[in-house]
Amino acid sequence: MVAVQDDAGVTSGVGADVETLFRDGIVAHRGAFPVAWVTQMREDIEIAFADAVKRDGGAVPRGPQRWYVEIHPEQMRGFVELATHPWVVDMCRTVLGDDHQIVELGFDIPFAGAADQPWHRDFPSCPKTYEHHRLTSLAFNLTAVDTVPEMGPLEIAPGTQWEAGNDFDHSMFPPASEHPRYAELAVPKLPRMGDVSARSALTIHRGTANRSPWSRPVLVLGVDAPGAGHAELHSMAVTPAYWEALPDSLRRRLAADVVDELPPIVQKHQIEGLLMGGGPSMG
Ligand SMILES: O=C(O)CCC(=O)C(=O)O
Repeated sequence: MVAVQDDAGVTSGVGADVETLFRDGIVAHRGAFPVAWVTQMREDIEIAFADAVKRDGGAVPRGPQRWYVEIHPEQMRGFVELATHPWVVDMCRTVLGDDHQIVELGFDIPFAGAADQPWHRDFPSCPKTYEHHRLTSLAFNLTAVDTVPEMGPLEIAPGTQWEAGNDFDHSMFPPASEHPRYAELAVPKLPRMGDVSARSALTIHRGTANRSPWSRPVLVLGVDAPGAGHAELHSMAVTPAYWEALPDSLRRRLAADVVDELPPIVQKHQIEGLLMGGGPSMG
C-alpha cells in the first residue's frame, strides 16, 4: 500500500485505492451510500430523464436505447452528500490536488435493447497522462441498480488509461485491430446499489448489450485537476439560495455559474462516434 500525503501533511486513508486506480484505471468503494439514498437518486434520475428527453439536445444518444443526460446539482437531492462523501473528497484531493473542481454531474441510461458500444475513452489523452502518468480528471460512477450480467455491464480494459491513443480515431476510438486485445483484458463491472467507483475516463471501456427488460442508470460525477479544461464542455449552474446553503468547502470545489433561473442544459460533450451505435473505426 502506498502512503499518500495530502497537502496538510496528513496521511490519507485512500492510499491503497489510489494505487489500484493507477494500476487498473478504476477502483470501487463498496457500500458508500444507503440503499434508500440510492433509491432517491434513481427517482431524481428518472424525473430528469423524462424532462431531458423531450428537449432538443437534452439527452444525448450514446447508441441505440442508450442516453446521456447532464443535470444541475439541485436536480439531485443527494448531491451534497455525494460531493462531500469522505472517500470522494479524499480520492479527489489525493489524485487531483486540493484545487480540484467538480465540473460535471450527469447520468447514463442504457435501456433494454441497448447494444455493445465500440471500445472508447471519453476524451483524448494528454502528454501529462501518457508521458508522466498523472491523472488530471476523475469520473465517479454510482449505479442506481444492483447490476446483473443481463443488463449489459460496463466493461473496462484495466491499465489502458496510460495508452497515448494518438492513432485512435478522434484520439478516442482504438482501431478495430486492437479490439481483440481489449476484449481479452475486459473486466465486466457488476456494482450494487450504494457502491461508488472512481475511474479515469481515459481507461478504454464500453457499455455492453442490455439483454434484460430493465434499465441500468449510472450517475456520473466529473472532477478536474486545475487546468484539465473539461469545465468548458459542461454547463452546471446553481441558484443563489442553493449556492448560499452549500458548505464553504464544497463551494470552493464546484465549477457552477450562479444564476436566478436554472437553464435547461443543452449537451456540449457529445461523443460523435457513439451517436449511432458504432465508433468511427466501425464504419
Ligand atoms: O454503460 C456504461 O456504464 C458506460 C457507457 C459509456 O461508456 C458511454 O456512454 O460513454
